Amino acid sequence: MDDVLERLEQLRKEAEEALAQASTREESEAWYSRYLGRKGAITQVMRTLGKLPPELRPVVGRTANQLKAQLESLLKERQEAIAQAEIEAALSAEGVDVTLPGRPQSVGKLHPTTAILREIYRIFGQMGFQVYDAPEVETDEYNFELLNIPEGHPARDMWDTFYTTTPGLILRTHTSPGQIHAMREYAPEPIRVILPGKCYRHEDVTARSEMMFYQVEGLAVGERITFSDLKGVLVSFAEQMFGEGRRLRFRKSYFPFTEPSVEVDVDCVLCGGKGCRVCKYTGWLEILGAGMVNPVVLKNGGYDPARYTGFAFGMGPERIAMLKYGIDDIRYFYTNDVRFLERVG
Ligand code: FA5
Repeated sequence: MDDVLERLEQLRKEAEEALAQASTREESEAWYSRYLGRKGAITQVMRTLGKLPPELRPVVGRTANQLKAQLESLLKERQEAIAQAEIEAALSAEGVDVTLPGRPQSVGKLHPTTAILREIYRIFGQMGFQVYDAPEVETDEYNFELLNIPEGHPARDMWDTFYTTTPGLILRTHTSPGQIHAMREYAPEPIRVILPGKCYRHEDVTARSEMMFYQVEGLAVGERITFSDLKGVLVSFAEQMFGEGRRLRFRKSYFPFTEPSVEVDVDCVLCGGKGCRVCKYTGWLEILGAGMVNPVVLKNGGYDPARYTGFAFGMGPERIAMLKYGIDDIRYFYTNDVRFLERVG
């Protein structure tokens, strides 16, 4: 009997040492078959139980079972430790290698209209103009009548608009109705504002004309404002927007809300004035309409036209962007093709 117990004691030592050496799941499984499996050393000993004298069997049997249970629990601990070590090894293998070069971030770009609007705010801001917000949905009265364009006036043909289902409410065709909002808010104080925003016109979409586009209106009202002031402001604007040396052309024009009225062209940046597809071979590109505020409009805004004068202009930021960035079709602006944004600006 001592022999068997000694053999078990020896197996315990050997098995404990061997288990401590097992460092992978496979090694721990091999260890299991070697000691506890069907052909394992401890199983073999237990099989000899039947050959022992009956009075010894319980002691040896109990010792063998205890050893088996103890080794099984040691194996469980060992396998847990191995699994933990494997997780840690995998994590540290996947860990951040701070010496690798970084992945470049793709940097977003401003939409060309936004970029031009911000440039316009900056330039006029320096000249003392503040931004004034006016509604996009307007009444017929503000969009037309108060601007000296009564019902049936032929000038209404220039601004075919979208009507809402509410009678008298329309999408504004230009930013000029904002002039009346600003004047009615500030009269009789002097005014220097720009009014940016979207405008809508029911017209054929072409390379130069959209149904929805932006305008930036400008308005200055005061006691001694002259056409020279308007000219000076616009020349300074064009120099800052397009660079010095650009030529400006003031063409006489007609708007019911200004008198006299002009349209202003810049020599075509794309062809240098020689003539190309974009400038329709004239060498000039129209960027805005302007003039001295019509006395009727001053009166509608709450200013005494005998005492106050003013100038106003309305420019198209998309047209300015087309000139500045050499874009030959306005339809690219709002078709949401990201390649346009990546290339322009
Ligand atoms: C007007 O809308 C006047 N309200 C401008 C004005 C304001 C005159 C104050 C006098 C005093 P016009 O329709 O020409 O004018 O438009 C002015 C500018 O808006 C144009 O020069 C152009 O740059 C831009 N624009 C007009 N229609 C379109 C369109 N369909 N697509 C893109 N830009 C346009």
